Amino acid sequence: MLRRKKEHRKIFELIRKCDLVLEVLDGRLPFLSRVSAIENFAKKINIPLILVLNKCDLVPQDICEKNKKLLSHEYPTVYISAQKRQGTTILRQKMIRYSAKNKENLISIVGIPNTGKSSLLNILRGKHVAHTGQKPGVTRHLQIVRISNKILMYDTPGVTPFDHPIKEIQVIMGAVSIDNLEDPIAVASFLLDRIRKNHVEGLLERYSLPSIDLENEIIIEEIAKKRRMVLKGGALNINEASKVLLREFTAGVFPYWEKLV
Ligand SMILES: Nc1nc2c(ncn2[C@@H]2O[C@H](COP(=O)(O)OP(=O)(O)OP(=O)(O)O)[C@@H](O)[C@H]2O)c(=O)[nH]1
Ligand SMILES: [Mg+2]
Repeated sequence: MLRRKKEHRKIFELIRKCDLVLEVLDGRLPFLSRVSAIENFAKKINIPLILVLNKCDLVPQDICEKNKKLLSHEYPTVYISAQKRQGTTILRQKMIRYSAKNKENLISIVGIPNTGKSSLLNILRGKHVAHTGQKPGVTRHLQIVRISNKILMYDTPGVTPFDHPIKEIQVIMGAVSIDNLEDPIAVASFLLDRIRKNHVEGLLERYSLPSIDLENEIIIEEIAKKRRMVLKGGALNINEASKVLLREFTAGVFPYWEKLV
């Protein structure tokens, strides 16, 4: 709790210095990735905030449009794919519109781990200046990068607290390391249940699965077979196969999205 407060304080201090905040959300699960403490703080001190729905290469355009429309009632919102470099022109236009005129602007990129903050900084800068990766906490330190003669941008480490009470959600959002999971099969099973209720085609195609109407353990075994994950003695390594599924999900390897209620 104390650590969380300290982390919030760091982000708040940074926001206080800035002219504009970009809150990067995972476009597949935008509502799970919002951090109300940050949004409320920015609002309280009158710093404009833009919601950036990232990873939209994994989400159909009509869903992105709907989510954008819905979120726009609260904040200016854009959807992008940092990986495919899509949507960045509109984002740049919004950044100009919401930043202060006739002065150098400090803009901070914030958000829970793994949403693509550093990937976004890299495309705005036009070259690889920040490390990116599927593991949580890839960015360890605050990094400041000049984007143009008018804009300096902060990439924040994935310290933005992600307080979701369900541990499995923390894992699928990429906030917790998959390497050290005690029971990866249970978490993979949680993810499969969620995928089954939302969008299944991306998963079926990725692992050449015949159907989603299989038990979770059978699906994980299929993944192990496809990837030839076998233990000494010949049994399928379903622990490792579960981790592969979780890693590929958090890295955004196959299409997936959840509809908003
Ligand atoms: N499919 C897809 N994957 C993306 C996109 N942007 C980032 N990723 C992937 O998401 C993962 C996290 O990206 P990062 O840019 O490191 O995320 P971050 O928010 O800086 O993460 P931390 O520094 O750990 O907080 C990486 O595996 C990226 O390749 C995107 O637009 N589409
Ligand atoms: Mg980062």
